[in-house]
Parts: sequence; C-alpha cells; structure tokens
Amino acid sequence: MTIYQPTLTEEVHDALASNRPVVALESTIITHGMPFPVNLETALAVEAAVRENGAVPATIAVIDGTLKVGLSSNDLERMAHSEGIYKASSRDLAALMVRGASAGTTISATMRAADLAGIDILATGGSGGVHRGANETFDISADLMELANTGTAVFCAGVKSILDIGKTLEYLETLRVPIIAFGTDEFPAFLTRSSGFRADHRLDTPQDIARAIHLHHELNSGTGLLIVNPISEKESLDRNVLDDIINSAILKAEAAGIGRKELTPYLLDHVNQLSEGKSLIANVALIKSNAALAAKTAVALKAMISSE
Ligand code: PSU
Ligand code: MN
Repeated sequence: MTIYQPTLTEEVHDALASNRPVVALESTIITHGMPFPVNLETALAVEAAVRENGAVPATIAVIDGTLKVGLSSNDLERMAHSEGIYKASSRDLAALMVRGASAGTTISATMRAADLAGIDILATGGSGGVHRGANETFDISADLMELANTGTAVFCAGVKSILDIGKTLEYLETLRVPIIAFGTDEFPAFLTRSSGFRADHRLDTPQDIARAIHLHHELNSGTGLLIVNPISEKESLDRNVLDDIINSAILKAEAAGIGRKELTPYLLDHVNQLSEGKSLIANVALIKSNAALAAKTAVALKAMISSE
C-alpha cells in the first residue's frame, strides 16, 4: 500500500526538501472558529508570525477534494468565507476527498496531513478535549485520539473551560500524551492563564522544548505532545467573568439541542458574543503567540538535529 502524498505549495515543498523548519497550521479555526473577516486577518497574521520567527507556515485544508499542505491566498479567502465548507476531523478526510468537498481541518485532521508531509510541529489556538457531561454524551474530541497515535507536537494555549479540563488532563495521561507548559506551573485555560490545574511539566525556553520533543521521539514513544503556552497577562480575561459566560453558553447549547461536531463551533461563537468580542481579541493574540513559539521551537529543533 502506498502512503498518500498531500499537495504541497512550492514554498512548503522547498522548505521540507532543504530541511528547513516548517510549522503546520490548522484551518477549522478559520472556517468554524472565528467570524469573517477576523478569521482571514488572523490566518494571515499567524502565517506572518511563523515567518517572522524563522520558519515556513503550512496552513492545511481540503480544497475541492484535494488535501493541501500550504494554501494560496485564494484558498485562504475561500476558507474564510466558509460557505459550504465542512469541518473535518481525521476520520472525515477520505470521504470528503472522494466527494470533492472542501473542509477546514481540525487539529486531528491537520496532524494527519502534517504527518504525511513530514512536518512535526503544529500551532493552533485551543485543543479539543473531553466535553463537560461526557459521562452522558461520550463527547470526547478526536484530537485526543490523534495525539495518542501521531507524533506531532501541538502548540496551543491549553483548553477552554467549555471543556471538562480535569477529565481532559486525565484522558491525555491515559493516552500517554505528555503535557509541557511553557514558562508556567499551571495548565492554562486558553483565554485565561489560570485553570486551577497544575501542568505536569514546565520548560522555559524553545530550546528545551525542542530537546524534549526530540527525546520523546528518540524514546519511540509513538504519541504526540501537547505544548501549552499561556496567553499573556495583558490579554488574559478574568477567569470568573469567563466562567459565567461559558456556563451560559453551555446552557444555551443544551436548550437548543446542539451536540456532536456542531457543539464546539456553537460554544466558541456564543462565548465571542457574550464577551462582546473580548474573547475574539484574546483568541487572535494567543494564536499568534502560539505560532511564534512553535516557529522558534521548530528552528531550535532543526539546529539541534543538524549539529548531532
Ligand atoms: N477549541 C478552541 N478553538 C477552536 C477549536 C477548539 O478553543 O477553533 C477547534 C479546533 O480545530 C479543534 C476542534 O481541533 O475545534 C475540535 O472540535 P471537536 O470538539 O468537535 O473535536
Ligand atoms: Mn465532539
């Protein structure tokens, strides 16, 4: 059996062929995570943040049935308008490609494509996880299973408390996925630095994070890694205010009977609305910061491997 080769842009192809650092970027955040035009501005700003820090960005999506690693500005525009665009987790890729459909890729699908292309670092905003009430609904993001099976290092700002953070941490432990916090002892909760949960491990430099990623692979661990980068103090929202907003978003979703793959986009949208746009501003800031840290780490990883 042959392994599928995604379609690379020339820039991404050349960077990989000459062993330069590349950072994969997901696209569900563009298609289902933010409203137009902030989604397009953010997608471009995140690519710029990767470049400014010495790596090549590779935004990943399915466009008219083709799995693309690296998007043209036309592709990005189409994703940002998001009409008729699906949300693809890794299990959806094959069927959507046969159907000739277009889709934003979640972290799980982005990891799958990055792995095929040979990219080991991915940046995003927040990861999926175990939803509140999962003991009834069984709603656990495929992001966690992909982290258990694919060796990508995923850089995010923790998980939103739309999720059950405690259960998400327990589940990642069961799946043998290491969690490394950058410059903090606490596991961050996306729009706010504080979650009330400690992070298992703290590392303070991109160089140390690169060493940990490299060693994790040398140990033949077989899993990905979750690198959590807290939102800056300045951009961080108040945890109590945020808790109230998230609780009412969850009540609205329950009342409207929203579930399954619509749940995360619905909650993100309502948190944006209820925070009067504050969460969107924080969201943009943190994803740029994650992209910058991921790029610095990708640069450090390449430098380390080439000096071995
Ligand atoms: N959490 C966020 N912002 C996001 C997502 C999650 O704070 O944009 C997106 C990511 O693409 C993630 C996906 O991979 O939602 C998870 O969706 P689900 O919970 O349906 O697995
Ligand atoms: Mn789900």
